[in-house]
Amino acid sequence: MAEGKETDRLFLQFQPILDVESNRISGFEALARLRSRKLGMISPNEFIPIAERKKLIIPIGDLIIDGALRFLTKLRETGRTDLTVSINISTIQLLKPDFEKKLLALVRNFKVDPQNIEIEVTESVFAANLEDINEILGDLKASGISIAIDDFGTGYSSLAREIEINASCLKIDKYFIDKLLEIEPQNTLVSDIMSMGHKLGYYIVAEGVEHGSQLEYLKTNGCDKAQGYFISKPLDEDKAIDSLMREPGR
Ligand code: G
Ligand code: MN
Repeated sequence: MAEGKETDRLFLQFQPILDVESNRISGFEALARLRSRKLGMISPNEFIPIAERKKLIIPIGDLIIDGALRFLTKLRETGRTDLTVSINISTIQLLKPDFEKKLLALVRNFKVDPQNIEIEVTESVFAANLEDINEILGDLKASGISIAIDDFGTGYSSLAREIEINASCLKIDKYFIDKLLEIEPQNTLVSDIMSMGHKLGYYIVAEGVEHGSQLEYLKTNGCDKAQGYFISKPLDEDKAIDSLMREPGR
């Protein structure tokens, strides 16, 4: 997948997401990467905000969705129809009037199951009109697509707005997961965020899990899913598929 000048390449990597209870990969998050000939690898934290300002987020976002759905068809070709691919969607992209129609058309073209797709939105999305956002998210949900609130707990949104959102999943930001290593785990907010999320009917993904002790704590405290370097770094497409083959019991 290439975008812009020949020298700069946009591509996707896929980071496994572990189902904590079964200890198996239940899906992947698609993560955009930009390799620039001049500057080397540029992190999405840097290029996504620039793309948003320069009005490039729509074409870049389209390429990301395309790549993620393509990966989903590859997973299906390997016989795995149970895995989810999560796609980060910028607020600007989500609020485009044709977003939903375009996404659903792609889903039909690729013949993928909407149940295998999750859209991740960050808390910045809540700065927009809640009713508009909820209508879009509600329509996506009705089509079978799941919605995750990304980077939960670090944005500028009020809790009241967040709990009214039409989502199915909370992704707890690495900031909170790091705290499990810095202070006594029972003094962190991690288990409280998880029980709050569960009460609201969300399933919980912990992000940025880098140590076995964090995963142990998450498991003991009923976390649904975990993602982070301890489980796996983001992988190129073929390596991501290999990682499934190498799971115990396969
Ligand atoms: O905003 P979002 O949570 O989608 O960002 C995910 C980013 O975090 C990706 O760029 C990914 O490479 C990075 N990441 C994923 N797992 C870890 C981890 O365990 N530690 C660190 N430092 N970064 C991670
Ligand atoms: Mn994300």
